[in-house]
Amino acid sequence: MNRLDAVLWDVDGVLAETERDGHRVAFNLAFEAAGLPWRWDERRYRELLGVSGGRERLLADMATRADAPATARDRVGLARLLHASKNGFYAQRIALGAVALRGGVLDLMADCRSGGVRMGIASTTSRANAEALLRHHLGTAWQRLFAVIVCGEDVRRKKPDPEVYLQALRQLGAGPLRVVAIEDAPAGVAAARAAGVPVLVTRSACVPAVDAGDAIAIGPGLHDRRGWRPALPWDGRSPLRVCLDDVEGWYDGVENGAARA
Ligand code: XBP
Repeated sequence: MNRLDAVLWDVDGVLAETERDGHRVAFNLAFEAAGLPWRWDERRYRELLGVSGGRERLLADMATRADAPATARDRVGLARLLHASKNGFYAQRIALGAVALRGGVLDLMADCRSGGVRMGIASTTSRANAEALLRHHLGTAWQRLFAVIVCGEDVRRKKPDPEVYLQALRQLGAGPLRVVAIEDAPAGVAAARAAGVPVLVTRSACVPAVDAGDAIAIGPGLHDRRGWRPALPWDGRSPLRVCLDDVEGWYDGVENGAARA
């Protein structure tokens, strides 16, 4: 089996359930701290996740509220304030240990390192938020683990625009590369696909279902070999998690003409 050249990780929803355990709670704390009666319950937040970017999400919500500032300029100012406050609460939650990495993530990262497969971050979250999560879980030298790190500030257009992936590919180097993205949400899958990057989908708690036809494989998470399409073998004894060999098997299956998930 040929090795992959790189694995590109999305952050929110893939590395951790950040939307459920971090961002939504932090947005509500920011509303409260600003003396606003606004609160996003899980149902509303799920709708709003169709908008990439925390500030953009705040503006999308304000566009539906009678009690939001009247002018666009004031709304932009308020969104900036609330977003900065939200990011502060988000970092606090991470420091408190409220946002765990998803199962199987560290193992697949270890496979990549021992297998000589480069890794990258391809996220349109703010750099400070990616940094808070990764530093907490991977240590102060976390950046050294990644050959490329592309975040929200690095792109003009967020997912589903392919810019984040196109930048990551450019930084990985020239030539046709064997790269797989790991995503959880339709916008991320669309971004990777539009950049020509095959995608593995690990479903997450808050986002709507991804169209399986867009993925080389789709499943419940890297912690569990069961429930994936295409299916993975499991003998009941060997480790239950998804390994780098599995990811490469899915990649080669599609390259060799097998149907997608
Ligand atoms: C996820 C996002 C982000 C987060 C909030 O991007 O859309 O907006 O919900 O983060 P990705 P910010 O899936 O590419 O990681 O507040 O930093 O925007």
